[in-house]
Amino acid sequence: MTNQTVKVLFFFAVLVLIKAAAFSQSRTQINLDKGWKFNKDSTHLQNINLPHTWNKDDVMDDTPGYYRGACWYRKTLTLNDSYKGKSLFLYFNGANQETEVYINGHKAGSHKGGYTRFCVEADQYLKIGANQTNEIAVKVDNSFNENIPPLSADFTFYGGIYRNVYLVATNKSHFSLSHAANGVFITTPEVSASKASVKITGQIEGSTAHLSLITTISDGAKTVAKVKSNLTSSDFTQNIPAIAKPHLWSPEDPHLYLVRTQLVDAKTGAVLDEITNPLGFRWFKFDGEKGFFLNGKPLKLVGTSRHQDIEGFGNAIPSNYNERDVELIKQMGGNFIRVSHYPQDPKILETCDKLGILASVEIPVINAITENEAFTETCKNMQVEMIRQNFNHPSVVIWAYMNEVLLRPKFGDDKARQQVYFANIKKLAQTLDSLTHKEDPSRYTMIACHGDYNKYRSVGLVQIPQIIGWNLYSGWYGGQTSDFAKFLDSFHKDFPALPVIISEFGADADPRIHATQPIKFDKSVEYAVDFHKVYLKAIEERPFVAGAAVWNLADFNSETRDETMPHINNKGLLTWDRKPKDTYYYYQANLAKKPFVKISTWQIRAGVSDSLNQSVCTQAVTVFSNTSKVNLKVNGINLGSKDIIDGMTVFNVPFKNRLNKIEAIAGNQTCTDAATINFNLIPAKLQADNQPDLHINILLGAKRFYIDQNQNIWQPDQSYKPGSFGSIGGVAYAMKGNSRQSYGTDRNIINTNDDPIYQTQQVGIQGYRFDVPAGRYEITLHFAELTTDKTKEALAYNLDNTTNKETSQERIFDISANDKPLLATFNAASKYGSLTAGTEKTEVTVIGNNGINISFKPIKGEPILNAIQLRRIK
Ligand code: GCB
Repeated sequence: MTNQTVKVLFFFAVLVLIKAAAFSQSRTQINLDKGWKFNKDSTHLQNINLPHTWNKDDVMDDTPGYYRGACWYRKTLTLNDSYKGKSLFLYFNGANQETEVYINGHKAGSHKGGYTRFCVEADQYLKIGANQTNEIAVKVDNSFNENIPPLSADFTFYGGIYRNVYLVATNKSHFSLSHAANGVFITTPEVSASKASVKITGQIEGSTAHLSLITTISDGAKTVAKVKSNLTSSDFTQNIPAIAKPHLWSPEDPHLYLVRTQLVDAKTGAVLDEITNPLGFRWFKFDGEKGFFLNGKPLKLVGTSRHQDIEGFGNAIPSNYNERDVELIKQMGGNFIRVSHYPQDPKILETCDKLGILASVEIPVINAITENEAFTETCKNMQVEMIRQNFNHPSVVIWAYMNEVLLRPKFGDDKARQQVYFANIKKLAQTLDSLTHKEDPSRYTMIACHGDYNKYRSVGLVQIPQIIGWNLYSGWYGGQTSDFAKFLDSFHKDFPALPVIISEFGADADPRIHATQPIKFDKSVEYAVDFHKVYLKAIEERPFVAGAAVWNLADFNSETRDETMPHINNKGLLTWDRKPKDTYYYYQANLAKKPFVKISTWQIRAGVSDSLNQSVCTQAVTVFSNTSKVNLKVNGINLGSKDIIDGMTVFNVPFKNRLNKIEAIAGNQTCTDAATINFNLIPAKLQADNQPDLHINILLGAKRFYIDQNQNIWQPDQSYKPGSFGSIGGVAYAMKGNSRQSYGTDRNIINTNDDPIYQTQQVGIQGYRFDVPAGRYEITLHFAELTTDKTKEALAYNLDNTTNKETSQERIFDISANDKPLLATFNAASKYGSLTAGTEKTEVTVIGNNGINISFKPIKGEPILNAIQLRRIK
């Protein structure tokens, strides 16, 4: 190193030190996530780090309910002398849902609401000094509280400090942390392709004497504007001279400027506080006829809603998972997110800004309200927190504040009282709507309503917000998918000037369930693809539909749900741990620009061989792509090319037993996908093909396929065909008094994680035959009594409002295998309990051509069988 270089390096080192010193004079933020002691009850102390929830596991067990109560978090904190004379705050990104913060035994602050950030002033309670220990204790309570929304909803109210916590230290004069916002609010009073003006407003805490404010707007390394003004009061406004030809922000080009606002000592120039914010130049409008416009051009908003929980974490997810979710929307080709039903981690909107995803954000006033001042105040405060905390994100275009408040209105048996309730809902909507406009006149307001449009109209809710959000599920909870377009057209005819967003639409897709003939409520991925096909087309064909958000980006926890995957809402395009389902690929094929091809995710299959060729079974395989043609090769054989229509095409693939290699080649040769499909081929004539490892897993009373937790594939039953296998007699179980009777039961089956094996059954079954070759076989019978007296209320999520009004059936029967008694006076309900899985195994030796013949003899009521497995042993 030359002397000169040493000098230069020294110079830079000094510069860095000066900078660091200047920075340390300004605000600091230290993460406090590590090293907390948690206790749910007084005896049990646990060492944990944040983010944390106490409901990660209990929401998944078979016992209904999860812990909703108060818990404590404690931590010690030592602050060295550099904190002397500072303003100190404990800053929470989120804790659900009521929080009290104690510092050294003093109550320092509290907060209501589980989804907005909050901040507690701490300097008067904290002791400074290297040998001083501060005790921080935080009580968090997720009990029901009638004064805090949501009162009920189709998601789990996980308790805990489930987002990050910080210690923020500032000088006594600093940008206000009121409502946990950053104290600087940016608007663009005028913005066009030729110029943009910027207005900065905000508030200072502490003395404002001899202080000035410097705002610098930079575009990458380039400073495009710099304004210095003297502070005259704690509220400030700075007008930045127009910026010529601003680089506009849009989904294709989400260009961000950076706005740095500094509070400076007018004499010394020392920076006392500093805030940076993103700035995106864009303008937008919603039009009742023509939909959404961004920067003067029409743009159909299509994307998803998003819940914040992820498998294995509950709602206490690592921060980068937030970014990943937004990236997944982007990768799918989406340009819209409904951040619902509540404000989420700061990373969500930061990532939306960066990736060009437009956003609607809302507070969780869901299903019902409480008609009192305290509830109204909590709602108002939440709305203000949401708006101020997220004000500067260019991605945000809508602030919403209600979801399906008329779903199951209170006071159903007292119409006069109900009218008062409706009037109070309307009043709350008006209050929140005008509050939103006062806080932020530049964004639109929205209420999300369910499909009962006369109700919303007569209560007067449709007329309040600037945008009406419709949560529509025709073809799922009720009606046909084709009713969706009819609804939109009739609504638009009545309210042509009112902008419309489809704030929700979706169908459950249990990633383990597949169907070759999908029907409503089978929960198959294939039914969901059919559903979305109809919806996306109707949305795209109607310019007046400004936007649409699929319900939901990913599966999420809703503890009260039963169904095929208890506690999970399966309407996600991704699984709970974020694996794409075919529905995701369907959207990607229709929305994404980058060439893409994907073979269906149904990659463990089974079927009975073709009648003409016993060595294969031909089944349809869907391929998704945004190119025009795709070519498919199966086990090295070219099946030719097919045109892609609406993002997909179907090939009839002749599957051989076990592994099948599939290759899809789309557009140019570089766009390819490959899959290995494991196929359990069942010979149509069982005796004609002596398979040593023959195994068949059959669901009775079902037309669906199911992949269990051990990756076994189950296939639908067939009526017995001589030479093959199948059931004799009986009918598929249909839940009485429930509009979902098309598919088994929707109740949680106890003692299994493979509920779909037990949720359908054949009632009145007489026999089951397998015409297998001679050998030794293991037969497993699966039972669950599906009728029960235990009625289940129509839950918050159940948009068709039905309850299960069944009465339990008593059934006793004998079962024999090849005339040998197997189970005598068998009663599944008394042996295992109702809605509980039970398994019976036996071994059968087949001699000659007699096959296996299981027979069911009723003693009382009708015999049942839910599922049966055959496995060759020898
Ligand atoms: C809705 C609700 C949403 C539910 C969804 C569903 O309308 O707004 O919270 O999760 O339906 O899946 O039933």
